[in-house]
Amino acid sequence: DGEGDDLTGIKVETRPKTKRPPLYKVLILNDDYTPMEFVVHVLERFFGLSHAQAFEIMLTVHKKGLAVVGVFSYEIAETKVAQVMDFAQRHQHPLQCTMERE
Ligand code: NFA
Repeated sequence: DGEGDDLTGIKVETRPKTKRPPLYKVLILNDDYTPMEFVVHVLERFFGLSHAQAFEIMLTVHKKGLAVVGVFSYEIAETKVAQVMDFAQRHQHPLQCTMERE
């Protein structure tokens, strides 16, 4: 599977190239000032998490320093990061949200 030889002995690609687009992890970072309830609200609002899931992830960030909150295409991840950063800034909290290629 993937390649063969033609009459000339030249390799011919036969494998259909179904390269999936890369995925990006969206991360929330801990800080000393953003209220826990605000982080829970952000996770519910922008990542569609239940209150219980949001609380659990918030606690993971608080204890471990960061956590992955979701995995998305580049464009969706970029939008989530921008939404969280804008919302945090508007509420004057130093909460940081970033993305990295999986
Ligand atoms: N560490 C923050 C506090 O004790 C809570 C927090 C959790 C902040 C997750 C950012 C991310 N108020």
